[in-house]
Amino acid sequence: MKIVLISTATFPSDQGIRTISGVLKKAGHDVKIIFIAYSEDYSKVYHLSELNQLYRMCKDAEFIGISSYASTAPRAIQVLDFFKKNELEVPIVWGGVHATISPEDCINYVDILCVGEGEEAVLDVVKAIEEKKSIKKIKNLWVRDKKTGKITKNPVRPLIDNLDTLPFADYEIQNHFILENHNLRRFKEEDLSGQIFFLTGRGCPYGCTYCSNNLLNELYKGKCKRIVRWHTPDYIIECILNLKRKFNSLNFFDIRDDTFSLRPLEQIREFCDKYKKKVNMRFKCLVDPRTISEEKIKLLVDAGCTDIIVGIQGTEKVNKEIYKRNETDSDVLNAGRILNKYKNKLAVMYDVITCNPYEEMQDVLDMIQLLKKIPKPYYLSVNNLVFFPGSGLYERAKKDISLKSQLELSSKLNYWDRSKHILLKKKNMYPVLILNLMRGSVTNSRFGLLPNFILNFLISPERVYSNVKNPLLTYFALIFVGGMDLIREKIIKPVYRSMPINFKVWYDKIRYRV
Ligand code: B12
Ligand code: SF4
Repeated sequence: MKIVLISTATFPSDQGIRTISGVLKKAGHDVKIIFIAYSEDYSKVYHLSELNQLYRMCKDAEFIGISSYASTAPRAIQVLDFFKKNELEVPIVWGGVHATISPEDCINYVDILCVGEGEEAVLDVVKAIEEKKSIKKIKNLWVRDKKTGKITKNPVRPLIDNLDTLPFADYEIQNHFILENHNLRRFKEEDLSGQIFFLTGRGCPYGCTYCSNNLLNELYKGKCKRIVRWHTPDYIIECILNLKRKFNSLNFFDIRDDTFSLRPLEQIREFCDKYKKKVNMRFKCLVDPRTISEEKIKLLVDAGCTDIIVGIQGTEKVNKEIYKRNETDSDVLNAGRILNKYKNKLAVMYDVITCNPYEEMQDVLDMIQLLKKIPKPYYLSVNNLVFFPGSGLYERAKKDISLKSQLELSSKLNYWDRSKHILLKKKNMYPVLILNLMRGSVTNSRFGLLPNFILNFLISPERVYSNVKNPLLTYFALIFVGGMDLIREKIIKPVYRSMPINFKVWYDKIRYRV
């Protein structure tokens, strides 16, 4: 069958759609993937000429799949509406994380929705279409009856327990296309920018209230042997070697497992041994302070891990009370102490979340104090809270009338929109602004752009008191920060994207080094 898969992700890695393509190809289908990657300014939607090109590429398909995140859902809806308006008579299924956590909303725009893991469901639906059978009872699907309009909501099937049964994500780029400068053109190796985002497992046992795993764990409660599943080291190494052979320009792997350090020590040891011997290429990963140990970090660094991202998110109190994240300040400091031993080989980035309307001013000030205690150097990434539909925090905020407009608007912003978030949420504006200004390289003498003596002055109780009482200075500073945010979005990012791959690879190496 001729199949077109469309990804709205802003970076054309998208392991989800590539794995869906992998299983369809393995079953003998002819699959094209179109990456309609677009601006990270999520208020932007496609031009008519772009939609027309997409339509032309899809009109001969016998089946279409589209995926989106919450942030790119308006773009997926735009495509679906355009196809409907132009009477494209091809069965279309909408899948991915947003379709999974907001099916009640998504089903208004499409006749078939895939909730949860899609590999087995998509095979069933394609088979049923080929055999002209009904798709109404296929697990994971929500299906609208075209005549009656009635929606059948099927339950999800159990999670795939042995991930190694899956084929590799599809990187046969000769059948892939990408949107660039208003044109859909053939995918090139350079579009990967010398890196691959890579998931070596699926699922997270925690359920932080701002995260989609919160809902995924609910969805699969009692419907799986285990939530957290890992590919074996052999599978991962084979997959990586495959990609390394295919793409000469590949410079590193970005292992994006929600918490790679959750893997037991023995598995990390096996992975690191094999990776070092067979792949021997730089890689990055994400860890969680609760599951770090001296041995794990030593093995990772020794195997070529050059960058680690650590999720702090909130102070102990905020993590416990607002994010339901069982992580203490001493877990964070302990992780910092271990990681700091490798400061000559390892770039460490700490992620925090701020601009949360449920936080009190003292919480933000406490976060600043916690950051001051973490061993330096490190790189600080400050992200502003986005309420993603389906997450526990979103549900809580939805009930809170005063948060309603912030809720709707914040899904259109990204984590980095500093002044937009602060002006929208209008809570703890002054300390949140200071925390945002601390972003970047942290050394013993400075936090981002702020030398220590200025930071200490700005957070002294008198300064905080007077700037909170009279917010004029905060507003002025926000105009300046807004200008910087605009320059980054409109100038720096497009310039960076147009740079040659060698520059991107070099810049990535030095970017987070302090
Ligand atoms: C790697 C990653 C990234 C990478 C790369 C993304 C990419 N384009 O490849 C980077 C760092 C660039 C990134 C960026 C962002 N990310 Co991100 N990212 C992830 C991460 C860790 C893994 C994604 C992945 O590959 N999953 C593995 C695949 C196999 O799972 P999957 O995509 O869900 O696909 C399965 C099903 O959903 C379904 N399916 C998927 N597509 C389709 C299509 C069809 C037709 C069908 C039938 C089924 C189907 O079947 C698949 C296989 O079972 C996830 C968390 C996670 N564990 O999933 C967050 C996650 C996707 N990211 C998230 C966010 C918020 C972002 C950002 C918006 C952050 C920001 N504000 O900038 C950006 C923007 C991304 C964008 N617009 O493209 C959220 C999305 C929440 C939401 N409700 O939308 C997630 C879920 C994290 C979280 N825990 O909340 N991200
Ligand atoms: S630990 Fe990370 S991936 Fe897991 S639920 Fe919390 S935020 Fe989500």
